[in-house]
Amino acid sequence: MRAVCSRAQLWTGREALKVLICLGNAVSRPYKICTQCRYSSTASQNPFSSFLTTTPSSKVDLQGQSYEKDDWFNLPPTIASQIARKLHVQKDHPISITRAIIESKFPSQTYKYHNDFFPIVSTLQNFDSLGFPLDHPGRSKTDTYYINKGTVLRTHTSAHQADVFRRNESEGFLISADVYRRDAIDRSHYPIFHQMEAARVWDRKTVPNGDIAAAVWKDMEALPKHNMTVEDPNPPMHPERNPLQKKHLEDEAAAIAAHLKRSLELVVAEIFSRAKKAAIMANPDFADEQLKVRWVEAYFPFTSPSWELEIFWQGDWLEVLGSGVVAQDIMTNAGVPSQIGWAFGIGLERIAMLLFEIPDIRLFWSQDERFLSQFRGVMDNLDSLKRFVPFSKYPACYKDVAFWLRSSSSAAGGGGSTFHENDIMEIVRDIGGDNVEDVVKFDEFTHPKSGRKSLCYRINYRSLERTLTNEEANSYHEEVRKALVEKLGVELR
Ligand code: FA5
Ligand code: MG
Repeated sequence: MRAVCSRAQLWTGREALKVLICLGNAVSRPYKICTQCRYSSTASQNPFSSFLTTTPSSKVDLQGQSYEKDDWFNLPPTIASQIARKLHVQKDHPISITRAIIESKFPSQTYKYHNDFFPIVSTLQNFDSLGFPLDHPGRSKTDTYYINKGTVLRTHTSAHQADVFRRNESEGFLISADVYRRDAIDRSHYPIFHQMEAARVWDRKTVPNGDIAAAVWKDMEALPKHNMTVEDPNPPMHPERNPLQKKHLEDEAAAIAAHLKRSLELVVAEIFSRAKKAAIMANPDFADEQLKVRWVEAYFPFTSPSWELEIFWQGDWLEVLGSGVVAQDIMTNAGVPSQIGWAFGIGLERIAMLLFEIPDIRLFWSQDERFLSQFRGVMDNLDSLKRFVPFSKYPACYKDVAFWLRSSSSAAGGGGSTFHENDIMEIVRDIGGDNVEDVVKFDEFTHPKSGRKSLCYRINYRSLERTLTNEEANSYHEEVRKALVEKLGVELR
């Protein structure tokens, strides 16, 4: 084991966003299996494997409800204890401020706001209602927190789409909520983040002459305009890459696409105008860069055609949302077959990081006054919104761990299971909590004779709030090493 402790360099918002952008860019590549774009991917090789051990058949109490656990249960206490935080409704929290700014672009006469949907949902809601195939990687225990085989912590706000369509209370809705995914550890990934879902529908039975396209274009004309340049090189639909649904007419889908895109472009224009104002407040000589925004074709099981919106930021493209024309089967199954419309899901952390220049996703969970006080009063006066001023540059403490994976023949208690990196991430997160900045695999090889596989990971222990001592980091690291042996059955090298 090697330990490398170094003094941290000042880590600027721009560097952080570069990390974020690389990830965003990766997700826009078609069919790449990436946990960030899991809903754009098709199927993985080993979707249902995990090495984590669970206690079979007992009960667990969560958010005032009792649930039967089974061998799908994989929810660690560190995640369970954060469920109550609901950052998207905490007054003056940057996630909540971001939510309010986006809401302001969707008038409440048309869009009903839902901000308190319960985070524990059925697999029916999270996956089946949206047409996820059974072998979709998003369903895997390595990607999703399960309470039992049929119950999960929602992995996206789309889990509530079908239920809200079924309620049929308004022409549009916004759903903001906390979502949960087992994921990598770095400055742009946290196992809990926040999304805002939106949808807008038109009803064939109530629009004049049953003409959806005309009704949508009329609503489109009523939307404000913006003077942002948006690249949109692809046709609204494409027979192979981005098909029109069988039950839709081309001109109605094209009108819906135009309304969706304009509605979202107005959100981006608002965010960037506020970000610019904040930048000028911090530095009157601030020189604005040319804002570049583009639409790219995408794939989701529950929309077609589908698009993602990307923003050019510090040299690369960052994906901020997924969207599309709602699969007509969802409307039919929700009992509203005559309705047709669009939906999108936007990542609130991503937008908040751009808006405030917040460099590390862990900061959103900070209870440190030096963080929270910077946003106080903003919700009462959005014009007072300022850029985040980093308050720390504490030292990084790197520690390495190298181990042999157990060979499948000697696997104790989990024979046939396949190693998944998210299991390591979770062990490290469970032990080090928010004192872990990132975990990176830096070496991997397979022994030529025995066929055994060796992996090396480097863990960066660094607090956002104080200097960690080498002893503290060592003690976390020792626990991590022990847990890797106990829970994953690895052999330390
Ligand atoms: C979804 O979650 C779809 N439900 C979005 C959608 C809704 C599509 C309605 C169509 C219609 P995706 O996994 O790409 O898709 O996530 C959507 C957005 O959430 C991303 O663009 C990004 O802004 C944000 N996001 C996703 N993963 C993370 C993450 N690990 N950390 C921070 N933000 C994330
Ligand atoms: Mg995506």
